Amino acid sequence: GPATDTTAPLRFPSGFLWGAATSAYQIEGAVREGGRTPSIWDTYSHTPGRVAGGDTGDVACDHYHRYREDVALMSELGLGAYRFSVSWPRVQPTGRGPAAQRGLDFYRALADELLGAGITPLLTLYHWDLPQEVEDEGGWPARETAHRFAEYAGLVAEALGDRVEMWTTLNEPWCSAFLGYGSGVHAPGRTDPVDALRAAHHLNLGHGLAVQALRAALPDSAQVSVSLNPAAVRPRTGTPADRDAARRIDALATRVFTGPMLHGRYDADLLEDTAQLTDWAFVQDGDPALARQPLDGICVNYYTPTVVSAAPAGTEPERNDGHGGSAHSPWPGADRVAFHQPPGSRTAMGWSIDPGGLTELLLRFHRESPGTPLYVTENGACYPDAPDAEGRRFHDPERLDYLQRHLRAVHRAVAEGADVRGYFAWSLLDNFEWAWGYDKRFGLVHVDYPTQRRTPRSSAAWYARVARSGELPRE
Ligand code: PNW
Repeated sequence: GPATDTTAPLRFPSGFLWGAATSAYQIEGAVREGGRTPSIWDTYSHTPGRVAGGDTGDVACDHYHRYREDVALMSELGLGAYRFSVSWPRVQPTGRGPAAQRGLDFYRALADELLGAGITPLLTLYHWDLPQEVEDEGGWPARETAHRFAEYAGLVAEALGDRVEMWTTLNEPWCSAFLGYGSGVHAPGRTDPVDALRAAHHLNLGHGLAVQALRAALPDSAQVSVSLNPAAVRPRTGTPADRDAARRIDALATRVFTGPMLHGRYDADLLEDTAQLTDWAFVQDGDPALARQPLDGICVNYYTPTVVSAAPAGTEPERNDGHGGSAHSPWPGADRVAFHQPPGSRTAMGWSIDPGGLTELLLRFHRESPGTPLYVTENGACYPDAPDAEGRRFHDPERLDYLQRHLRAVHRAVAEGADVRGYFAWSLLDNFEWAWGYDKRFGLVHVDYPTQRRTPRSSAAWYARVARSGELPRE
């Protein structure tokens, strides 16, 4: 029978969403059009020394002007869903007060184009582009930002709730808090461990308040979720010391968000581990309970595992996260943890490849939040382009292999009971890869920046077949 047939293709559940993902600052360009004001990423990328090559998102993939062509491309690739984010400073330029109609018009037009092509939109409210004015008033370390975010969420919901059914509050709050305010390798580039923890808390609070604002503005049929980048943490050895290092990093990477958002609490070990830095007095009564709002989906972004060991006292904490280059740690209080690159192949980000981590994370959420549908909202790989023997320009067998192995890992989680409803490859297009600029290419589709010409790579053709058939060949 099919259960024992090892050559039959792997079938995914019916209705499974096959998609690709992008984010506003990484693809839109048009940073001064339609009344948009600068976000923290405009400021950061225009600060010399922050982004490789001095690259900025000023033009990026010019998606703001080419969205029709890009949706046509998605149709060609047989995508059933598309995950994009809304630029906050495009729709609410000062971060408070009424919406900018021209900004909303762009996303309404994009949603209409997607719906016309039969592609399900998945809208992310915050993929890191905080209005600079909100940062100037304190940014995420300030409590007020959580309220600003909820107000913005309500505005977007009022404007797009008739078109968009699937809503995500935050993308990877870990990066916003700990890379933005801890290590400083992301905007706004601040480096204070307590600010990073305050930011994490206000992101949790902002998520909870935004879910409430979305529920108030959206029809009952709307689905509301959050995208996290939980870490698949492995102790390097089974010693108690290494296992304790893994526990600490699990708390700082994952439970600092899933604690409040899924369970309405901060775990005691996290508070103890960081007690020398802060007494967490910025957490007010009722905040963790408020952060816990019923969700219709938990979205997982996954690229690489995190291998740790216990390190002697005085060891500088660090993370080989492919973003390198900061003297400041994104791990407040974890100064006795060392990070390791496991042996084996890596992508061009230096990220090791371990599909088992994805299975493990999906099964973890399946156990932790039984009954809540799961989505993989980012997974993908960065490789340089190399011509193949026949001289085709965009042949990318490594990326294809990465996607195939991770889709098998998703299928394994489904086979073990996880209710996984969709997979979004990162990314549809090559784009502005944050601190790495345009040097790092994650696209299924190659972008020639001088001409803005889009050319699907061979992985895109393969993924299109998988998306159309809903099954993964064994080959
Ligand atoms: C994610 N880390 O970024 C983002 O959601 C995307 O916008 C991005 O392009 C993609 O992954 C590839 O990098 C991350 O240092 C950036 O651990 C950094 C880390 C994780 C994710």
